Amino acid sequence: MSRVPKAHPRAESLRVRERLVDGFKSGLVVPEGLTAHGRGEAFDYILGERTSKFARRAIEAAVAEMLLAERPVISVNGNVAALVPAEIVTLARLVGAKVEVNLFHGSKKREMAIAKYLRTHGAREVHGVDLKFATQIPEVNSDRQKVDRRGIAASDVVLIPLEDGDRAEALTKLGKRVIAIDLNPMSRTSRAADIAIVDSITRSLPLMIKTAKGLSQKPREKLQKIMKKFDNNANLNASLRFMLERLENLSRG
Ligand code: PTJ
Repeated sequence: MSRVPKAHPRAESLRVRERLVDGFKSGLVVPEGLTAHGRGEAFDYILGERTSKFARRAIEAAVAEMLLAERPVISVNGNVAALVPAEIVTLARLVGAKVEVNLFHGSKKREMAIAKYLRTHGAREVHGVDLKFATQIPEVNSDRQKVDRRGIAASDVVLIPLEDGDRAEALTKLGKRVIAIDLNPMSRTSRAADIAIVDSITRSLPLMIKTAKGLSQKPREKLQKIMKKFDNNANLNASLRFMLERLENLSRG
């Protein structure tokens, strides 16, 4: 039961914080996850805490890409698990993706807790927790180098929400198509990705689910067309200009 008063003008933002803090207390989220969220909130404030049309375009392209993929995988860290566990499971089912726990601040205990939490939200199989299947990807210096042979290592498309730039770059170098969700359009992750969704994960995941329901009925040619039309650099630059315009308008009062 939420402790946030319903009538509070920033109720939604406070509820999201509450989910993250609960996740921290129950061992899903690291302290650094709380600061990362604060950074995201600052960008979201500039975006007007709404999904821009540029993010919607990226969402459409991302879902098309995942539906066309042969071995798509969704990478889950502590923040992602705490904020959108059920949505991750639903999206994975709709696009036929595997779910893999992959942590920046590696910890066996937290991996297990996240996998269990995803299972209580309906996940049947969670990769990334069984050492028998663990392997490493090159050029990543953090704990994120550990991946599952059946999951990220074998994937052709990886969705990496709230990720660090190192692994995003490493995954693209490995020839994988990378989809990021990151509120910072300037981050190395957003720039390295093939598709970057500049939006809060709490809004973009429900929208991805809705989009997947619609696009899964469409022919492959239509999905290919959506994907080919998308230009990540142009879309990121447009997102930045959108933020600049908002700041300019606000500064005029
Ligand atoms: O659970 P772990 O150990 O894997 O750690 C997770 C964190 C998030 C701590 C780790 O991945 C990390 O340190 O990430 P970074 O490098 O701080 O990057 C997180 C990015 O996500 C930043 O660019 C934030 O602006 C962005 N971000 C934060 N909250 C959200 C977000 N983007 C979308 N939605 C959010 N709610």
